[in-house]
Amino acid sequence: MGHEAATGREVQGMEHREILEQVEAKGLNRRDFIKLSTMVTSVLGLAPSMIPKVAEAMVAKKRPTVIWLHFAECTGCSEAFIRSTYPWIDELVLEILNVAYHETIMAPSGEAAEKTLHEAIKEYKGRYLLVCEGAIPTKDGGVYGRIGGRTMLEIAKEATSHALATICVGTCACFGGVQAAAPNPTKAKGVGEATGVKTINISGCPPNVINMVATVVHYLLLGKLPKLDDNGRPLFAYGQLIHDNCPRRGHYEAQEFVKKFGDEGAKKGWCLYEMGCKGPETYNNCSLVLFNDGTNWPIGAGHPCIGCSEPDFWDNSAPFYEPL
Ligand code: FSX
Ligand code: SF4
Ligand code: F3S
Repeated sequence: MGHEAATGREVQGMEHREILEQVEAKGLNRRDFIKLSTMVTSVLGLAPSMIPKVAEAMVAKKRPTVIWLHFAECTGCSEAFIRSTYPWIDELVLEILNVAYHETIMAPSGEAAEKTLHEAIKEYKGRYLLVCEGAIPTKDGGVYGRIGGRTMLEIAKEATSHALATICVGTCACFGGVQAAAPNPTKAKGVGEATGVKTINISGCPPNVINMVATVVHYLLLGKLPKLDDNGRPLFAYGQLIHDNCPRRGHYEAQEFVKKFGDEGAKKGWCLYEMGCKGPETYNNCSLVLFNDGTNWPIGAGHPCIGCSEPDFWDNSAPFYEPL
């Protein structure tokens, strides 16, 4: 794992006592904070000497206000966000971002929630980062997706038009996801396509939360959003094929393939190409960053990549267990 190459030494030795004191004053765990800073630096492809700057950006007084909206989706992306232990959700929410509205984690519901959203958009007009989760049904004026009497299409158009930038979290918000799979009865689309607004797409079903954190840190650190690929995805995370960073690649070259789940090849960790792996056509950093705080990733667990970060993967990757 790339982020293991760097240690927290860089943070400890320098004038970072101040940063770390700030961290502790905020009630955060010093060791975990160093680990997170190191990981984010590595994910962004920055030199280890930048760890202190990343750390500084994360404790900056000026935190971006975030309005987080849910459209047509399974909330798996929020689940991934909430389950992240680095940083723990409360730290992420309260210390790095200033989340003004997020239906899953906020206390108000119903009319009170609607009021909160309305007020947040008004108060932070032009200054908030809009995070969208889920696709937008567009058929018949968007009537197949409604929240509080308004269509998701209407809500998305309003919220994106006043946002500083729109970040789509998850393949549904980025490209339509499962809602847009054929025959796509509601003509669901990604938020960018549905609203005509250029979005930053953190794709994956679900995406890795560290890529979201790194995108925000990039903004805090450099005052701009990261460079994107043709699908609006940050290049630091989606610039390389799964296949090119796969620990099973040697077996692919040696033509050592798993033929059946549980066979000898599977036990030996051979290549999953013949089991339908879409790694050769999928851009993501899963093998480098891993999920659940570096525990594992799909191929590491013996399952082929299904191409979950690619547009239209439900249609294009199917059948999932047949070779490309
Ligand atoms: Fe989609 Fe996210 Fe897949 Fe689910 O919100 S990307 S179905 S993990 O939850 O939108
Ligand atoms: Fe490529 Fe998939 Fe084989 Fe890894 S398991 S080498 S990504 S085909
Ligand atoms: Fe998705 Fe493939 Fe990574 S299925 S989580 S892009 S390994």
